[in-house]
Amino acid sequence: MQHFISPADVTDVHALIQQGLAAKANPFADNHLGKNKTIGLLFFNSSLRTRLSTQKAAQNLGMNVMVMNVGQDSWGLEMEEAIEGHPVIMNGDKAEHVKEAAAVMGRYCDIIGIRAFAELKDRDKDYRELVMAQFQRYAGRPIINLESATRHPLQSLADCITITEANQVAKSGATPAKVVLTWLPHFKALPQAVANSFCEWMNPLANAGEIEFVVTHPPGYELAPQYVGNARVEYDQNKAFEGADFVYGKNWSSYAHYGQVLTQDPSWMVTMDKMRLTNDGKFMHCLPVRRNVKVADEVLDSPQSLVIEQAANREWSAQAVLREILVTRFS
Ligand code: SN0
Repeated sequence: MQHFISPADVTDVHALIQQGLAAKANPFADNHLGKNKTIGLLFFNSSLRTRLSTQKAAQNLGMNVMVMNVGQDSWGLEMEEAIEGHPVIMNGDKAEHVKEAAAVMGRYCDIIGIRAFAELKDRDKDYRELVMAQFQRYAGRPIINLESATRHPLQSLADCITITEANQVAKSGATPAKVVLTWLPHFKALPQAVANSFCEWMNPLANAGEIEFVVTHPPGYELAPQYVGNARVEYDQNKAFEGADFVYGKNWSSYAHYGQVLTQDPSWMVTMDKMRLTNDGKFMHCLPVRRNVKVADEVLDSPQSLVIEQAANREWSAQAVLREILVTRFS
C-alpha cells in the first residue's frame, strides 16, 4: 500500500480486516517494523479517537510519533495553486504555502497522517480533496487520511473489523447480515465524510453477497452518487430497520443543498422502540455522539451498543494500515 486515502488504495480489504484482528490478538508482534521510522500526524480539526488510536498503533509498531495541530500550533497553510494563470498572492491570514510545509514535513517524517474536514461552503472545493492531494503531491511520503473532506477510511475499516467480529459471534455467517446506515437528527451541519466512506466500504461487500446494505435518510439528504453507489435507499426509517443486524447511525448535512440542515426531525433519533424493529440488531456510531439528540441513552447504554468496541477497533484499523505501508514502502 502506497497511501491510504480511500479503499482504492487497498488491494485486499478482507486481508486488511484480518490484519486488524491479528493486531488486536497480538498487538506487539510487529514492533520491530517501525523502528527508527517517524509518523507525523497533522490535525486541522478536533480529534479524540483518531489522534490517540493512530498514535497508539504507531507506537505498537515501534514508530516515533509527532503530532501537530495545524493553524493553532503551526502557521496557517495556503492550499491553493495559481488559478487560471493568476498566482495566489499570500497577503491574507495564511503565512505558509503547503508546497513548502508539506515538503519540509516530508523531510522529518516517513509517513504523514492528515485530518482536514470539509468546510461545507463550496461543494466542488470540498469534493476536490485539495488538502489530501496537495500533501500527496508535495510531501513525497505515504499519506494517511485521518478524515478528509469526503472520506474517513480508518473509521470505515474499524467498522468492517467490528462487523466481522460481531458477525462471527452472532451467527457464523449463515445468512448475510443486514447493515443499515441511518441518518440521525442534529442541529449542526456535519460533513458527509463518515457516511460516504461507510457506503464506499460496504457496497463491495454487498455486491459480493456478503451483507445486505440499506441507506435511510429523509428526502434531501441523498449522498453523492459516487459514494452511495448502488446501495438501496429507503426513505422510511422503520422499514429500513426491519430485520437489521447492524444499525449504523450518523448525521450529515445535505449534499444537494450543500452543507445545509434541512430538518432536525426528532422522530429520526434512534430509540429502543426503533431498535425493537431490528433482528436484535447492534447499534454503531463513529463518535462523538450527542446523547438524546441523535440516539437515546437507553440504546447507547444497552448491550446492543457497539460504540465502545468500535472505537477500540480504531487502534487495530490504524495498525493494519500502518503495518501494510511499512511493509510495502520500507522493508
Ligand atoms: C465529525 C464528522 O465528520 O461528523 C467527526 C466524526 C468522526 N463530527 C463532528 O464534527 C461532531 C461535532 C458535533 O458538534 O457534534
